[in-house]
Amino acid sequence: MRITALAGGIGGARFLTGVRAARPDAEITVIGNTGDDITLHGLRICPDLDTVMYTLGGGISAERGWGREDESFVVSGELAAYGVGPSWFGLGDRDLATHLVRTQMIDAGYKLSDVVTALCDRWRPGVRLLPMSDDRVETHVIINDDQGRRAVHFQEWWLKLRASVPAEAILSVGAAESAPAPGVLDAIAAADVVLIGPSNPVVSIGTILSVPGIAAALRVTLAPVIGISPIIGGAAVRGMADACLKAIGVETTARAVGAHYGGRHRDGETASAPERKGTSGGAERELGHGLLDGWLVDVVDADVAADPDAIPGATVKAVPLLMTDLEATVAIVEAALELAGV
Ligand code: GDP
Ligand code: FO1
Ligand code: CA
Repeated sequence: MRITALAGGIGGARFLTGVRAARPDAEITVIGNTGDDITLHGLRICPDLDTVMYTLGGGISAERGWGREDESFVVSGELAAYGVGPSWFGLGDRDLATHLVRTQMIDAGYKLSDVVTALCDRWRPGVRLLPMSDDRVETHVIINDDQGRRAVHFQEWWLKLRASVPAEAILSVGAAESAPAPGVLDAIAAADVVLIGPSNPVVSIGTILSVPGIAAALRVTLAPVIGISPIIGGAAVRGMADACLKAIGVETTARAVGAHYGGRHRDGETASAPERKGTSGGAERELGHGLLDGWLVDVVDADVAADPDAIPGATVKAVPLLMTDLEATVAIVEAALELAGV
């Protein structure tokens, strides 16, 4: 079976451990978010790709959920002693080696997707990890505080300001001129099922979808597309997704995020995609404007699943969605695959 998943960092990576454990023989392709990428000290840093790679490769810090286990921060401390920041971005010594290899390769002319392949040669994550794009796409946030109205890099807003200053807008800089990385569109088109992980809907999934061609590929793939809500009981499980959703005018509820992604089918219209894979979503219905055939919400949001009009064009199911351990995460993946009918 071919499974393609869209993923951000910590939430996405944890979900992927469940995908891999649920279907160890599947060919799993991960389309990763690169909008969080930042250049510091001349080094190109790709937090979400690294989080997926380290998590699936067994090198992640279990405590932090980002960066390396058994990490030290000697270089960071030395930089701070020179007064060289930023102090709000933790660069571990082990992690630095990854950024050095990546930056050297990029400077030598390799594409980001080649770099990811080379790094995964060491970490063996058991999935094919693809950046959403080889082009530079960066999330920037428009804020207005005592220093005036300005754009800051997403990492500055998220880590330094802890998203405490409201975002007037969240921009995917460079997205309009970017193209999907090699293999991305094929992985969506040739999948047996596409999973939209429980990642941040704005700055992880939204950024991946901002690359021209990716959302369109999701709308027309023959594979069922199933999303997993990162919002449970009106709040993000971890992090400040609330502040991101506010910026795009979407409520922090499983219903609103599902409706934001949208159902793939138009009610009452028939028979344009009889060859679609799986059973869920209905071969008899025509493709609509949204992305989802199915949307998993948590059991505390069972009212969304009980309302047939909650997300027109998608089937909503309520199952426990807390990824408390691997077993619970595998159960979420099984529910997603069952909803997909694969
Ligand atoms: P980031 O790049 O590190 O911020 O990670 P992602 O974008 O991949 O995922 C962040 C999202 O994961 C947050 O919005 C959380 O609500 C969500 N999340 C974290 N843990 C869980 C969980 O156990 N269950 C669900 N459903 N979502 C979770
Ligand atoms: N997250 C933090 O909360 N603080 C950090 O200092 C930090 C450093 C960092 C370094 C490398 C890396 O791969 C990830 C890192 N993260 C850190 C996580 C990451 O930057 C963000 O949590 C996500 O990108 C938010 O979506
Ligand atoms: Ca991220």
